[in-house]
Amino acid sequence: MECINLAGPWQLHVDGDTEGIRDIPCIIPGDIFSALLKENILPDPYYGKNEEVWQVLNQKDIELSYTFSVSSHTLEEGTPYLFLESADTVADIYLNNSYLGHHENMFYPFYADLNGILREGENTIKVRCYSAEKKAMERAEELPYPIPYGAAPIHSPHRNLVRKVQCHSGWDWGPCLMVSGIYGKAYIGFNRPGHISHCSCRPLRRTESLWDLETTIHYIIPESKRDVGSSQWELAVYYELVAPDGKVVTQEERHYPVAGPGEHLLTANFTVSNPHLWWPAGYGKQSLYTLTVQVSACSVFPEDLEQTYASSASQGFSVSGEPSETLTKRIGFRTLEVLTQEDSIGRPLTFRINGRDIWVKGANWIPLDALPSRQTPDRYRQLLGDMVAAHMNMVRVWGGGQYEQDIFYDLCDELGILVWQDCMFACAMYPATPEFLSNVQKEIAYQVLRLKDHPCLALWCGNNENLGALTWFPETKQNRDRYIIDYDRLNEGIVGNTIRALDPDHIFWPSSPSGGPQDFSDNWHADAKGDMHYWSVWHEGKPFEAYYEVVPRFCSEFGYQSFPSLETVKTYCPQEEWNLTSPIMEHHQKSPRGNSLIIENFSRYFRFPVGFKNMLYLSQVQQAMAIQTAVEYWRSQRPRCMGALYWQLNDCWPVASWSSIEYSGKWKLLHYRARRFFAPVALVSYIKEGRLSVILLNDTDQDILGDVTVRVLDFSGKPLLERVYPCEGKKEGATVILQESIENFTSKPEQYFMHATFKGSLAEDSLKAPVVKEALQTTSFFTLPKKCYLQDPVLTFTIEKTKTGLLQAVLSAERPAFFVALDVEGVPGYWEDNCVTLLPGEPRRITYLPRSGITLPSETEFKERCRVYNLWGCSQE
Ligand code: BMA
Repeated sequence: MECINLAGPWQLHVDGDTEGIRDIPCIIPGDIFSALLKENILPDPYYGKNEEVWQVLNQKDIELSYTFSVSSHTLEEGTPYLFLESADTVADIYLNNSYLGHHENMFYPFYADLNGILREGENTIKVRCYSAEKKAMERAEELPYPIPYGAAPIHSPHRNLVRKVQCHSGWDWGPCLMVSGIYGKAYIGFNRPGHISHCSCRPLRRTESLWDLETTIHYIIPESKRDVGSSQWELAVYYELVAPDGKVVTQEERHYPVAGPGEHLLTANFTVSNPHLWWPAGYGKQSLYTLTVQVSACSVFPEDLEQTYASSASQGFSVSGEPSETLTKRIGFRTLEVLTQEDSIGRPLTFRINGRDIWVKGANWIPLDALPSRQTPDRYRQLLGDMVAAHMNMVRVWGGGQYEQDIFYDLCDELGILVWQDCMFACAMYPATPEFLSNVQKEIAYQVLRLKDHPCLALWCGNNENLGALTWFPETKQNRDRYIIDYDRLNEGIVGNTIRALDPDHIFWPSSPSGGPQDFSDNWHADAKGDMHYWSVWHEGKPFEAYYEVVPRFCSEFGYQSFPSLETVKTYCPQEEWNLTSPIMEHHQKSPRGNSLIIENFSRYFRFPVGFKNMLYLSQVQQAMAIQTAVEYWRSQRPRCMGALYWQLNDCWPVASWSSIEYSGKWKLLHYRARRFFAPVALVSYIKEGRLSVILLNDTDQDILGDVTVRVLDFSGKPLLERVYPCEGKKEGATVILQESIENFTSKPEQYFMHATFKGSLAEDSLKAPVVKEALQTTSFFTLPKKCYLQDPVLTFTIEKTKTGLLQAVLSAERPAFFVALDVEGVPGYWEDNCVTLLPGEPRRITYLPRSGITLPSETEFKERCRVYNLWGCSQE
């Protein structure tokens, strides 16, 4: 079907300015800040402290307009309607000065019937966006009692009173940039007599080999069609299901009589035998089927109905001669169970897919850029690809951000990344007025129908930390009853009930963290039930060993900050401010105690780093160490613990944060370590209460046989002892190789370290999972690194070209070197491994994998752009 695409350069006017900020081109879909930046009206908000300058826009209303021309031929397409997928946020919308309506929720589309308003020739659409901050402040004035919210150092007040991305107002890793704009699809479509708003599709397993596919097309006929004849139509729907290998599974046409305006549900069931299954990454293939539905319609009068049926059956699909509307979606055949029945410990949270219990590995996702115009498909592809490269199988779409774009879920389907989907409420109380609730109800209904059929979708969650937030504010502490009633009205009454009604195939988890349904405790420190946010390391300043004090059933948040690399720091900070406590470095640290906590741990674990660059490096080492400590320990506690999602995957601007990937896309050392500690088969070691444990983790469904060689060496590289442990690494299990007092290895812990390797026959085909050889080795110090007498490793490295034309670093050391980190500037890409232990006589070849489209420089130039760090070196003058 033809539609008029409204994407393109619109005109932007900012209120209150007669000169400067009028008639600025603004690309839609996109945001107005990006438009102003492009015209150099204000300086780069990500540089220095420029974020402050942009706050002048918070109180401004703006207008976006677009003039386009319509031919008489286009007008014959049908009855026009307007669709704006996401208008941010409080807006009045007009076409040709006719008022179309008010909208104030960027999480569901604006729809308007344009019958009699769209005309031949020139048309102008206008979207007046009122300052979300002003609206929120007005509403706060009208509240009978305050509704508190968590706030960042620079923030826009009362964010919780408007349905807008909550972190636009600033967060403890994000700038306050109160953008507005129009995102996603923007078009004028045509009703003939209606249009498809959703097509829902449930693959349901009936027997071992037979599946039912239940499809429901939501077909909307507008009120303006009421006068057409007797308002009786016949719809012909053509269904086609195609397997991943291109084979047609089903091809069928069905007919539906529909009467009158409104939403009509057109249902059809199909049987599919032995479909290829969809699996999460690391467990099997991501088989996707393509379902196409094509709807065409004709207007008929009751007396003609039989006649039309007869002719449609004989003539097949194009009976009416009317143009059709086609919708295509990809679906996956998989069973999903989330096990939450109480057990002897408390309440598990285990994801079972196609009958297999998945050890969930992943990270929390925030919007990938504070400026929506920069949230491009390529960047989604890169970041989600980087998750899979680190063997992650779940992403949590965090509730302070946004229901993501379609491409995000499409990629998760393709890559096998399960999605934990929060609803967009975070770290605050929310209103429970009838207006607010009805606004949210539309949002949830729309998002559920949009997302529920993605095979990647694993769970709906009510919000982020709103239960916990009940303990944060004086108001909520004094009057918990009042706020918990409001909480329940919104969360269970609207969000939960809407999800349960529209999506019986996924559970609704009340909040993250949560002990489970009907549990209103905050689950901050309790590890027996549901999902936990464990923040005692970091927010409470506890040492990394505190991770050993809890065994969460599922840890959906825990994190430790680091600074970005020097390359990224350069994008926001001039050299004269290269100091952790300079005004700009502090501006790009939004967690109030952030720098102090990082520095405290420099002195807790390490010899103090010398100079700015080494501080950046060491902050990444300690972040990697923190998260590795937690994940390796919790993986070893399977099946009590069945998942870990660290906080956070990405950054939305260049900043010090908990992310494992910098804003620029560069991997921090944590991401390299994640690639190992999340590997399906991994050898790990840790020291807990004076005992050394070496454990073989195996998430595959095959037992693995081999030997673990444990060596104890001194810091010159001289071996003290070597033991070989034959082992059988149990499938879907954690096998203890050794668990012994460190005194059995050395009485001088500061003089020695342990290095262990696993050797065995591992075949990717039979494991159905990638084998990561770097994950089959592990190093542990016997005491705090700062106490160890490390020696100058005398590191050397060269750059060589590989047979395939890539570049490779060849690293060697005369004495053991730890946390050896390669860094290259100006060549986007990542190393196949990094943050490694180097032993004398065992050089490492590490290939650099450039991002697609990047041309590699010569070996010499590449080497000049490289820096190599190591733990000993970073504390040397
Ligand atoms: C969590 C998140 C975020 C926050 C992070 C770091 O609990 O839900 O709100 O950014 O902590 O403080």
